[in-house]
Amino acid sequence: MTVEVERKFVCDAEIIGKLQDIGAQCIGQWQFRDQYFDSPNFILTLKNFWLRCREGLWELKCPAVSGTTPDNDTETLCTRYREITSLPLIQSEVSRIIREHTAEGSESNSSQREQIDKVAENEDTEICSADDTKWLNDLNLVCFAEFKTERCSYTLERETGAVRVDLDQADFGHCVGEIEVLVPEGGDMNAALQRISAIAVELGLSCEKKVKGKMHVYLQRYRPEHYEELLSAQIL
Ligand code: V4E
Repeated sequence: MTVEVERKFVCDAEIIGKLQDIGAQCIGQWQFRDQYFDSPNFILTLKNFWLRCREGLWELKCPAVSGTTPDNDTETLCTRYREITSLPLIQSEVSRIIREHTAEGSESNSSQREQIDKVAENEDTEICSADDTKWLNDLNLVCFAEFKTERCSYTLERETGAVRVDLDQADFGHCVGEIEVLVPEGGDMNAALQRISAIAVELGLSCEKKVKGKMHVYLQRYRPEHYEELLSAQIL
């Protein structure tokens, strides 16, 4: 499993020229459609878990425990998420979160708990992989966001390792850049933060406050109730 460490930045008109000036290599340009899922009462996202299907591939982004309180701009501006991409592991983790939540509030009846347990134990894995909607229905998960992104990806080779930069344009009009390093779980997080910070300096990015990602703008615009709950819970 890997931890994605990422800093978002505002894309201005000069960004492609700046990337070329510092030796970035363009590694591709593609388009993909994302669908994000949660329960109707936002159990996953209120715990900062993000369940996504991108062109048929499932991913669960889980908050990575930082261990330290952010004490500088580099840490404050970066996010860290553990990424799970195996569908059976995703199903187990999501069922665990929902089971814990429903146990806390005693919100479910015994047949709902049975359905959740079945998904957790991957009893219907074959059916699940053939039919995405079965496990989503069993866990009462619905799609709350769907959009397409046009992405240009760049790589910057440095002595300390490669750093990736993505320039994204969402179909609802929001553009955002991301400087990203993948760290194997248990790997050197500080080194990753330093590498991101060094590229931000090379690109001349100011130490601005956190930049809004695609999801932030999407929810603000199209899902105001969900957005307000996430703001109140300080997830966004
Ligand atoms: C983690 C998260 C979300 C899931 C999507 O994350 P993001 O990396 O922004 O999207 P994308 O399309 O670049 O995915 P990739 O291709 O890198 O896998 S949606 C919201 N969050 C939480 C979050 C947050 N609280 N603050 C910031 C600055 N970003 C994300």
